[in-house]
Amino acid sequence: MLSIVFATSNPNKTREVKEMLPEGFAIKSLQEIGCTEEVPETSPTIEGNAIQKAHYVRDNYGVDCFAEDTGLEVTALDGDPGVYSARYAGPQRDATDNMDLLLKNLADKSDRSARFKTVIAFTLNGQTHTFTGIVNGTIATKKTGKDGFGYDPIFLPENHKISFAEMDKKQKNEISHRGRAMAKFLAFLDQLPD
Ligand code: ITT
Repeated sequence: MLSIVFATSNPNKTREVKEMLPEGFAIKSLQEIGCTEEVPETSPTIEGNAIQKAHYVRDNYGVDCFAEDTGLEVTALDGDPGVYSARYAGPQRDATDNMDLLLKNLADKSDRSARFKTVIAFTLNGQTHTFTGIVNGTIATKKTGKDGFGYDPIFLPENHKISFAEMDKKQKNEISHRGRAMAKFLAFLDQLPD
């Protein structure tokens, strides 16, 4: 069994990643390695934040690990909320507040196109590897659905008429930003020598 530390404090991310793991892979949490403080994420880019989180854990706890950073990039808002997706409406990091602010800021825009982007950073033997997953879509005019998390109730992935929050977990994972980044990461792990 290959057990890898996933450097996240977001239980929704952990749940989705666990759902995507094939047999033979397991996730170790930050708590299990004694990391209970907030891991810094101060980079101006999604990729930079993913790398910063993975390096923080590797350098302070002496274990290889992977971290991911995700952002929702909205075309008409010049890519916002992007790297600030978690704190878009303020430090309370509240999903409903974030969605309400985004819907308000898009109210007078005709272009509602957007994309979710996930970058996974994986440290291994002194090197760092990154894997990116993107899903294009549009921002709905109101929230629909109860599943998922974060911005899922207002994101309509392309070629679908329902939001991520209306999909079952398998359907979201198959086409999501995180699912696509994870597929690349798992393919990389697969070709490593034993
Ligand atoms: P970490 O500990 O991994 O950093 P976080 O919650 O701080 O967890 P991010 O910095 O990557 O995560 O913030 C991304 C925000 O974007 C997150 O708080 C959610 O609100 C949102 N988000 C991430 N993945 C999402 C998904 O699959 N669907 C909808 N919203 C998502």
